[in-house]
Amino acid sequence: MNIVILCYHRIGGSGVVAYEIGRAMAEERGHNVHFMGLEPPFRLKEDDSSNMKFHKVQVKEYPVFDYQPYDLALASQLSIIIKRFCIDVIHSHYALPHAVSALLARDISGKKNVRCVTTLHGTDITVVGAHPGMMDITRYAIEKSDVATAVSSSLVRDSERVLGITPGKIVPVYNFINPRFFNPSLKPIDCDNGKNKIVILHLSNLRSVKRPLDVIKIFHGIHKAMQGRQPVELRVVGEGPLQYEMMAEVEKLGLESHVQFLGVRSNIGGVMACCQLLLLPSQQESFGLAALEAMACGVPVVASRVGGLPEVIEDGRSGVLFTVGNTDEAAEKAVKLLKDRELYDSVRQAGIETALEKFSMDKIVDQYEALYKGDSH
Ligand code: GMT
Repeated sequence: MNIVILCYHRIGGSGVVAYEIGRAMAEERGHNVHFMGLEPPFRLKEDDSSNMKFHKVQVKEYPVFDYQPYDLALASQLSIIIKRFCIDVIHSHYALPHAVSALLARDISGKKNVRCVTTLHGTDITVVGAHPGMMDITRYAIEKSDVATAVSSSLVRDSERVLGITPGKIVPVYNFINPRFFNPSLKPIDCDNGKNKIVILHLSNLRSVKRPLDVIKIFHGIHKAMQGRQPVELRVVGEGPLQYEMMAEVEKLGLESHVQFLGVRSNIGGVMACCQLLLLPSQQESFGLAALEAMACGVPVVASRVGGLPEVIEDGRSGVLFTVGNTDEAAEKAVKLLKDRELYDSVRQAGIETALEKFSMDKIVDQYEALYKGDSH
């Protein structure tokens, strides 16, 4: 098949998953894959398989425009790509604007047989799509797609509830990780776990939806409980609007020598390889790819019981869940895990197995391939 993948190139779960689907389709299944966007997905490399291409969307800068019409440029240029490369499938990640641009491009090209597949990732429904001014176009994009998928059953339900989508229209297809980048045997980077130090990780874009200040509060609770027993350190990976509030909270609680802000890192697996716990206290998370990445690396996750996280983590077996905002509960559960070696090892092992089995890359790519081909689902 000739496949176009539309995704956001910035570091973030949706771009990672979109790239990995494209890579697997091209490298492992022999399809031709065309990524389109403003920049290539960040994992796409020049020496990647020759049946993977990137087409940059060229947006006309013109002073009359208050903003540059990216979505229209994408639709227009995608219609050219559809004809030039005999495209069979357009897979749009994130409803807006990609799914709308895809439908428009198909119409412009006149190629009615092109299959439009749309994958919903989360805030495209819960934030962007939930805005009254955006609801109708988001619903339109989903209903008119030949196939719509969401990354968890929770997001399927949210989409039906928020947008009134026809039940059964959206099918759940889970996210997955590439085991080459996330596994329990990766070479650790920045490891100075001298004196048996416990390293706790938080990884996000530090926006309010991730509740990054809760990370500091939870860590404070763990630090107090572990005093005199084992040194603990928090590593924060990523950057975003709340990073300075986090630093202020660290200072207020006198934790400066126990918290490191590492900024954006590309080798996340390597960072995870020297961590013992991941904290993910998000307000909302349709899936929580970072949780799955950590589980695959053998790092147990302490996460809020929201959105799709209970589908990724089975509470008490393959990780730990707590009530969103209850930082005391989170710290208590984290400490229990860290103090009980047997429990810790069994949670760690169950996380590794879950990542490989329930979220197997091959199984999930099979599901997408069947949807691309129009096999019944
Ligand atoms: O919507 C966002 O916050 C960004 C988006 C992304 O592009 O990474 O995250 C969403 O999609 C991820 C990949 O499917 C999920 O793992 C995240 O849980 C989801 N974020 C939210 O629901 C807040």
